[in-house]
Amino acid sequence: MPHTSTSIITIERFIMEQERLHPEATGELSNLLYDLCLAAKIISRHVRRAGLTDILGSAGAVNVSGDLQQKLDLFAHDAVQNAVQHTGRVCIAVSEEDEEPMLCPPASRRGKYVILYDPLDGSTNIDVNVSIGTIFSIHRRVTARKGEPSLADCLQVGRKQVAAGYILYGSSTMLVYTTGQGVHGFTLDPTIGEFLLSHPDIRTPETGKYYSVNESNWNRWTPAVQRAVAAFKNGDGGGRMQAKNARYIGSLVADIHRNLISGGIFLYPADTRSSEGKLRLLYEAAPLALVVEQAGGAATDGRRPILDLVPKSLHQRTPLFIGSKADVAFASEILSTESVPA
Ligand code: AHM
Ligand code: MG
Repeated sequence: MPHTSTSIITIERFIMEQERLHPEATGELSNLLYDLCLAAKIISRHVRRAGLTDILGSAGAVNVSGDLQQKLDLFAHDAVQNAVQHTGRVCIAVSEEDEEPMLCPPASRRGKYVILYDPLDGSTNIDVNVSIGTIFSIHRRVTARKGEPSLADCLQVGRKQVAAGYILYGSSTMLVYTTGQGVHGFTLDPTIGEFLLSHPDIRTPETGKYYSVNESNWNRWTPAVQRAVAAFKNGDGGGRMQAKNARYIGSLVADIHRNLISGGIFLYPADTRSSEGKLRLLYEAAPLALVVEQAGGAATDGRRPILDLVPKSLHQRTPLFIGSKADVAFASEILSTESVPA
């Protein structure tokens, strides 16, 4: 049936309807999600104008309105920070761009949530007009409300996230999130400046058609990782794994989003150059793991579920195997034959 105007569901209506399913909800999480929608729209507008920077003035220069031009990733960092820090829903925010967490002012109005985010992921794609994304992870504060929030609020196991999601600045801008009740995707209609429900209850295929990995790292991988990737590429010869097609953008959000919809596995294993892998546990792996698990997929570090890893430091890295369940299980099985590095 074609959509009529009354069947259009805005993100606001959707979040509100979800909130009604939880009579105990105070609305704070819903409002925090709206704050993130606002940041998403501001970043999206800026990203869409990025190609004009050379005409309108480059980073560090003063633009026509007299404002100082910022690099896009720093702009995105500030956009999220400004959207969440004054509304009284968050007590502490940590960005991949910052060494230390930022305590939200004023102390008297600090909220009960903690947000960790990667403001603009896909740094090598930012300046070349290729899809990039923002990733966010929301936890409940665990330290006492009376005192100062601390590192303990930020270093929580991924399983405890109350919400997580991403914003993809691709051929259209999409916001995809979960609060633990399925994964829902919204597409920004730029003509009305509103996110509209376009992908309700996303389910990822059990087995994927794509494998996504930076194969230039091949010589730096362990033999088990090489065997797994070879099986995704050529099939395993035993009929358990069919050869897959390759797709790799080098922007985590875009690679994960494509595989979430079409099915596939994304791998960023450890290698001899990065013994812990490249991606960050708190800002990248954990939020995307919650989204993918909620859509019926899986995410591991090769052995353990990403959502069970206990973070020890803010900028900790982890190997990542994420996507269609059968494909992630296949890779984990091969990796389990290898002894754990000391
Ligand atoms: P960034 O945080 O500097 O943007 O790096 C993360 C990005 C991911 O988006 C992507 O999956 C990965 O790095 C690509 O790395 P590589 O260029 O090594 O393939
Ligand atoms: Mg990143």
